Amino acid sequence: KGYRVAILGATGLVGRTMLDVLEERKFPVSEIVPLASSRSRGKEIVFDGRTFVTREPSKEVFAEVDIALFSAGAGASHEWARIAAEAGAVVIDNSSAFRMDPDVPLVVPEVNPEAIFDEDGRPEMIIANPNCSTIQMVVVLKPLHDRYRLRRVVVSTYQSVTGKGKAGRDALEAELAGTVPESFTHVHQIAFNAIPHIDVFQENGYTKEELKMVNETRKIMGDDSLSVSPTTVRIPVYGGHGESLNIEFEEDFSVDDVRELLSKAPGVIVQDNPSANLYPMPLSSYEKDEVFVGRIRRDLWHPKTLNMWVVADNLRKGAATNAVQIAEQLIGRL
Ligand code: 11C
Repeated sequence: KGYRVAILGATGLVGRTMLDVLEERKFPVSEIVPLASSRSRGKEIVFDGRTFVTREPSKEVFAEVDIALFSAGAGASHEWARIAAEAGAVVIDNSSAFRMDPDVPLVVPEVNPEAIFDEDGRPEMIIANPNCSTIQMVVVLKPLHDRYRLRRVVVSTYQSVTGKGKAGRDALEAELAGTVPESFTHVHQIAFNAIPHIDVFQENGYTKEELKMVNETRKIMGDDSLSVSPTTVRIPVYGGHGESLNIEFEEDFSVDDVRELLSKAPGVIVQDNPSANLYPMPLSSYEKDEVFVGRIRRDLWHPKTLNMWVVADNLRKGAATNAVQIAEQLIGRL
């Protein structure tokens, strides 16, 4: 059986990547229904050698599709997700609109795939895709948590400009070309810089991006006692987000066992050979679907505490790939 798949935000960076990932992973698609804001309507999208024209979202359009992948921002998701779900489409929403809604599952298939279905085995009609910086962290934390029980994670991120979509990429390119970007999408100049400010500051001094890493991690891991202490930073790279993690466990571990455990964990690739200069980097993670981990070593001062470095392509595993993996779980169950 082929599925009719709508993509809201089909002309954005994540929307385009969703199409690439559906095609590469040979998702059983009978028809793509690209949907976009008024600016992009009528644009042609090529998928698997076939051309589809971008349409306007409507209740009628959603009634024609089985699965709707949303990546057009929280505003569009608030406007359309419930309408699409009521029309019969399972919505996989990449925005922050419903992530913390207690009635909406927040899913990373390597961690909590069971949350996609209700107790009668029917798919939830709206399923939220987490923030990119959360996804790559929980993919590596989950197997470690199961074995050694996490107590606290201190995370510092090094996030790609593509987290801001095309505007983020264009701003960097304009600055590197010595021209003035259309807007300071990154608040300050990003070329040759590092900006410890992603999304808006909250009253407690943390940014929304940082609090997403706290709250989404707890929800996905199903443990409200987890302590996550984040600092999120934008840097001028493509290809992925990097994260330095300092992880304290309840149980002791051996570094070799950690390496072995992670090398067998789903969706994880260990790249950890310092003597060969092998460790994960955004450039080598570009357009890959996995989460890469390296620099695995014991904390010098704290017992039962581990340091590691994690990289994933934020447009792939951090967004499009994770959404398509959720859709894959629906195959044969709609
Ligand atoms: C960034 N993590 O790098 C953001 C982008 O909640 O889905 C994704 C925002 C989100 O700027």
